[in-house]
Amino acid sequence: MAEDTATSLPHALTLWYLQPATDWESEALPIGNGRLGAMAFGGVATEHLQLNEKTLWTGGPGAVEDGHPYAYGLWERQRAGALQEVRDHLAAHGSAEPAWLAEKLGQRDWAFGAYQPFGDVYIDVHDAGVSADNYRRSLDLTTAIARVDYDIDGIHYSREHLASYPDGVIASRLEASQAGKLSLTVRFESPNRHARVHVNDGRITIRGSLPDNGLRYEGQLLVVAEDGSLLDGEDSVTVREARAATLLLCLGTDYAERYPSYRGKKPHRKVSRRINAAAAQPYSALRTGHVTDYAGQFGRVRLDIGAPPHTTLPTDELLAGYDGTGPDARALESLYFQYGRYLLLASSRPGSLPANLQGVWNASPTPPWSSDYHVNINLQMNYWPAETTNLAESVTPLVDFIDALRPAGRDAAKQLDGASGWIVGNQTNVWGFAGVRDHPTSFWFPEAAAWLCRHLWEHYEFGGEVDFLRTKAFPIMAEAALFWLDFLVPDVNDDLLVVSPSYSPEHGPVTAGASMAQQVVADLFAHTIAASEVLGEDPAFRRRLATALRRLDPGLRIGGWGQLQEWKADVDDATDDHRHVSHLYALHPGGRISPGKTPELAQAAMATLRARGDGGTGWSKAWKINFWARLHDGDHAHRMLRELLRHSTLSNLWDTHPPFQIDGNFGATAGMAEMLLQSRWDGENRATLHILPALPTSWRQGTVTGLRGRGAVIVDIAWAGGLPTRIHFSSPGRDVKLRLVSTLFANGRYVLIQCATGDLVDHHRSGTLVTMQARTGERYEVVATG
Ligand code: FUC
Repeated sequence: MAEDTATSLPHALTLWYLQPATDWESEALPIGNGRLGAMAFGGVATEHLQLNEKTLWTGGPGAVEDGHPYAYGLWERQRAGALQEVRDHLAAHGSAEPAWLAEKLGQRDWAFGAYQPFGDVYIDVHDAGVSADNYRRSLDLTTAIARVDYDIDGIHYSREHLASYPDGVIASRLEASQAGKLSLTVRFESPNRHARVHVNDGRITIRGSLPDNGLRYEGQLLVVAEDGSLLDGEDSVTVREARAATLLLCLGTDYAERYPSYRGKKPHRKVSRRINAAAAQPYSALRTGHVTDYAGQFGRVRLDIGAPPHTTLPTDELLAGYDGTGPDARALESLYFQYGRYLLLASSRPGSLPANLQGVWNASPTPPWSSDYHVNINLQMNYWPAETTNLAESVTPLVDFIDALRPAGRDAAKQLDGASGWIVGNQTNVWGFAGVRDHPTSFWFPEAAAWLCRHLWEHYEFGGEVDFLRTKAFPIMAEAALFWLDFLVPDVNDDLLVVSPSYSPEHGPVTAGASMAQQVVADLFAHTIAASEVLGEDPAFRRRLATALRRLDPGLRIGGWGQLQEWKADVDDATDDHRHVSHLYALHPGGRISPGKTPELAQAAMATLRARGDGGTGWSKAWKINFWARLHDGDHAHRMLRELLRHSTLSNLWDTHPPFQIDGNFGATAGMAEMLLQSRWDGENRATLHILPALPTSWRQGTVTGLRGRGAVIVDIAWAGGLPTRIHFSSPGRDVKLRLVSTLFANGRYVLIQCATGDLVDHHRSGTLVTMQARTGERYEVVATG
């Protein structure tokens, strides 16, 4: 609950509104447990919950489009020799139009499918009238509970909605402050006209299968009334004169994340079991279980940048009045930061698919871009905040997803080029799609798998689990690297190995050796080499990779107007403001460019960013927060946050591309974390932590606790006037040699490092750098005087 009574102000980590939602996209409030999602509208006379189950997809195995069965997007129709023809053309002419490439290599993507809405629950409240007093609708980020409060004729009515991860159900609780005052009718509807509805003993069951692919689905909604009576209707359940009612909802399909059939057990038993188990406990126990589980993760990070403890303005007004200055701006920014963490926990939990373009929320049978997995920035951006903001468990669905893409990805590699290894293209779905879709301008991006592998390696860098590296990450990375060993070709001009053809995402001509393609492959090779060293595995393979890496064009060139080149040729247009700034991958998420280690390249990245400007879609602005943070320009990073909040954010604080696309939420949360802490894994149990690398002037003082750096280090920082005043850190899982970079160490300040026991710690200091050994489980404090 946000507060005890409806009249008091909610605490700062609450989204709240004085009116019900009428628009799904911009106003309704999302809840989710990773697999299930709901959007709550909060109407007084009718409550509406729009529902999703993450695996409910059309297309895929079993589906046929225009007479063609789904075929994982494979390249079997590619004409023999077409790839060589393309390469010869690029070697001779330097570039080609994307449409030309699409014609040479492309093919139709039959039955790709789209993410589907599951249905809707409507709760018609009897005698609600129209005039409720003290109405408030809220979402408490500290408990992940959405709530509606209002009074009618002196009676207080309240509702809560939550999506429990431990119990696997969505639960709604409706209460009246007086016995006998709650009467309502609950309907559960499916958009699918073939769905069968059945009501028995307060339980509404919806069952059916999708017409195009036969995917079975089932939803059950159980209504439990306290006092009062319960009456089954034909397709509804009515509660009369109760004091309280609980609704328990579970949805399932027979989807399984397994190539080639992608089918598992019928959903009936699992759905029934979950509902029955949830019904066997009092609502209070279900609620406590949910809050304990959720808050245990969400509560790991606290951010205080000067927001008042309570917000005096409803969230839509807070957003409308936002100009980047004053306590209200700090309130919105910190709320937005934590909202990204909330949304990640709501849309990505172990045991389900990763967060898609809309997380887990979709109300349309034809959502934008199928609400799929775009892998030229979007899926990756969804996971940027996971490690740094201490929600590493949420990466599990991504890891499983990457793993499951491999079988079709292997066939795609083979059919494209007779290559080993595995690939995935620009877009994929829940059915292991590994080919290309038929849009010439977003057509070609076989580097997607290599980029996904960065997340596996980073999971190791942050968490340090060698077992994960050995059993999960390394085999996937090594197999992705194998493809590139086969696919790279020597450039006709300088003999360096290049990706050909290559295409800087959604921009420019097709060429050989586009910067991003080169940078991504270089990273994959470097990480795979590092992983094989940690594991002591396969030295011959490691040497092959090292040899190729030495010959690989690194994709880092400074061009005529001081910019970082997007292509191998110096052809960047200084007036171009395209939203993708892919060639800055080496700055972020990559780590090859930094102001400290490669100042010229950092300058070039800055020139590129200045030319591209501060506009763009939601995710583009979010990426720019991260870029400027990595360039240690906190004020520019903050300016991008401001742009995002002012022009790319809806009233429910969802990011809008437009339309709604969740990546910008996640990218911005990650960017704000990058402003406060950056880290580098230096190998062999060594890590560098940069404290407050990009603090904006407007965050004058504050604290952040629980951020996570590479090397599994947990960091708390307090600051004032741009300088850290207190730094605490600990390394719960392992001994690690730390290099701490902070302005606190400059200006001749006297610095002590203390264990929690009070003992002083040996350290070495030089300029803004302190080096020391951190021991497992010990908590350290940096104390500066003078
Ligand atoms: C990428 C972007 C688009 C959009 C789409 C879902 O292709 O270029 O802007 O975000 O993904």
